[in-house]
Amino acid sequence: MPDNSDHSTRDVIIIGAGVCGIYMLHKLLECGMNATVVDAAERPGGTWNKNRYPGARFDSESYSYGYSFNEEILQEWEWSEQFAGQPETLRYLTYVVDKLDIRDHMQFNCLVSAARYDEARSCWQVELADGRTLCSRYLCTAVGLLSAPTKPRFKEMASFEGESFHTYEWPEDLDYANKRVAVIGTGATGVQIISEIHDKVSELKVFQRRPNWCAPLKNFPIEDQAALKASYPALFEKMKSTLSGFVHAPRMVASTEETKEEREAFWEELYEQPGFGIWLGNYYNVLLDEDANREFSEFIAKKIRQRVDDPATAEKLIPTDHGFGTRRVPLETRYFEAYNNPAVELIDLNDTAIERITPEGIKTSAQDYQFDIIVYATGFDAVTGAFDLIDITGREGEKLRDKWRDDPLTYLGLQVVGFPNLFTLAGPQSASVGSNFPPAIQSVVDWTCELIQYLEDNKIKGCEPSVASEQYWQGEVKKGYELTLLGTAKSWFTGYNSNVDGHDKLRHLVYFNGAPKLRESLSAESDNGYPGFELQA
Ligand code: NA7
Repeated sequence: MPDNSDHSTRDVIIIGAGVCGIYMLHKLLECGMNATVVDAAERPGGTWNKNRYPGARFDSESYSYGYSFNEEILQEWEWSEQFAGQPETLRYLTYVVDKLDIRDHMQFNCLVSAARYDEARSCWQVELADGRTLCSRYLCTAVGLLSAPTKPRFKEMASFEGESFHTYEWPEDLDYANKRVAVIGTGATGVQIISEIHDKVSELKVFQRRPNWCAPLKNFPIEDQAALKASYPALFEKMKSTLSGFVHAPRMVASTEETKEEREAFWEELYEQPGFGIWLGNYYNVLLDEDANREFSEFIAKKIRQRVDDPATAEKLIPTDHGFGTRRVPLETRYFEAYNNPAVELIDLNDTAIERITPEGIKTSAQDYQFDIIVYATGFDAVTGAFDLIDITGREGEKLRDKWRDDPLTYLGLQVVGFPNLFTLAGPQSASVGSNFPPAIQSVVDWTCELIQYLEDNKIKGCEPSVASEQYWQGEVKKGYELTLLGTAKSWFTGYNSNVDGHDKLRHLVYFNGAPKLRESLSAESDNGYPGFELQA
């Protein structure tokens, strides 16, 4: 057997070449560190490389998703639409990689199978599926929040003779025109696909377990690039001030402080506005107070009834188990109108459960269906799922997947007791899960690079949080869950996934206290010489 080990020790290995990994690599190289990115994919882009299903696009304003750290990139890149489609976002990330000239420090087709902390040498041994082992003093995970797709566990799934796949693995060049298609799942992904393909296929059956509260995206082309670019400083300042890191800030008036007529008028206005304003720019109490939330949910239900011709179908599309915005709100373009297309049928799995997959299609308790294509739009083992796919072993042989089996434990969403020098950049309980990902990740990356620099300057071999810090952070995360109605709903935000053993329950994945508070916590640590960490010389 040839020895494939690469024993040369790097300063940092970053797992993942998506939005987070790209920026982390750039920052580290700028600091003069020897860093490399490894990624299982064949190119950079992360989630925007993998999610190639028809209709995939931003629900965040394009410019609020782009990086803000580099003036040249800001001035050079032009977003064509308010909410860019996936191909454009992938082009953007590719452009950034080349503009920053960091591609030579990236290794593709490198699936990481295991990472083990070598206590004797104070370094991480990262094992790749191709048999190589890389070593580094620091290990940074930029593995994405939604990169471990999960399929349902129906009987005889492999028997289907047509094409079937999870949305994350949408086959390139799949011809779905005039085909009989089934879509299982109506989260943000399913909603985008259904809206995009329903008038191109010969028939579309949507298998829905629980509907989501959706709202109009209202996309439009960006005509005045110069005006947009001139507004960047003000926009980024605004994003810094909001809890969500988006341009939308809640209206600091309770819905009950205004009359019914004023509320209706404001909500009509929000319904006509583009983006997440309807979710994040609403009266502040809509996401805090059940009565306020119920009244607004009823407003949205009325809209659904207006937009869907068949009253029975409209009722099935109105959620009854959770209020508006307590799960991720899918933004849509004529989604509800898709159900007015005679080629589309909504099958409520609460009325007729799927019994099994057949060679021809799907058998429910009521009927046998024939399909050419079955699309599993069934979501992800969110946030911790991608970590569980890597066998991560810390001090004294402790496994991260064991430590996080019931609930993740971190300090600042960035470090874990027992796993020195591991930085879980886009991991559970950090700002990146609870707010607009790219700006959140920029501050986390900046802070982590500063800490690594501090460790290097002070010749510190090992950095991990104290047990007390980890417990404190768990308390902070739990407080956030109690604060908002989002903490109670069964969704990927709260770690719920019926397709993964042990994840059919509430878990503390998200830091709901807002991006500004997380930034304050980070600054308090660095300003005070990292009191929450145990630093080993
Ligand atoms: P989501 O939002 O987790 O949605 C998954 C959907 O799949 C949801 O409607 C689920 O129903 C449904 N599902 C999952 N398992 C099953 C089974 N076993 N049977 C029937 N239906 C099932 O994932 P998405 O990919 O849509 O969106 C993820 C994020 O990507 C999104 O929030 C954006 O941030 C981008 P359920 O509601 O659980 O009853």
